[in-house]
Amino acid sequence: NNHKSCVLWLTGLSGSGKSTLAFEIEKELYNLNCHAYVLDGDNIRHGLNNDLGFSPDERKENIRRIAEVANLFVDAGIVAVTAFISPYRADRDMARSIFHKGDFIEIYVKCSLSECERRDPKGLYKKARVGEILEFTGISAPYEPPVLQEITIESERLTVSESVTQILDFLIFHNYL
Ligand code: GGZ
Repeated sequence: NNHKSCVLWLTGLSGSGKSTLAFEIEKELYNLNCHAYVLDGDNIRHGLNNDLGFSPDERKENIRRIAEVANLFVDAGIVAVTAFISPYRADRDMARSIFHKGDFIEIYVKCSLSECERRDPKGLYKKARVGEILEFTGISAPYEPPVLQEITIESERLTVSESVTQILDFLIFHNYL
């Protein structure tokens, strides 16, 4: 309730655990009486951005619109939690520049490609390997890991609950909560 709103910008490979983590963060913030909302593929790529594919330019426009929408949430006093691959460093920096200084918290959900591919919850890596999906991040399109992220979550090493704790501790330490 008495929080400083911000965007928690999760970035990482498909299958790294961004969405799972985003919804757990939302739940924990709710328990702290702090209003949060998750933006992810289900509510953005299937709606506002359903005209966009996965070329570099379309990903850039995807990220730009998401950042603008998340900024409106922050203006409204809501913590926005975004869960998109956002593979290009330049696009994440462009997103960051849309927010007031301090409102953008970049969280690298770090997980090796081999582990993401082993999990392959939707069978997309398999399809990408045989060329049924083109420009797939990690296989046939790049993922540029962050260099100046506020938080790194080692999602292969930590439980979801430990990951949420790491993020809440950051927010408390930096006076967001
Ligand atoms: C990457 C793709 C692709 C391609 C479809 N490359 O695991 P998922 O299914 O649920 O998450 C992926 C999601 C990525 O969309 P984003 O909006 O997060 O991407 S970006 O930030 O780069 O714009 C995956 C699915 O969409 N998907 N085709 N070619 N992921």
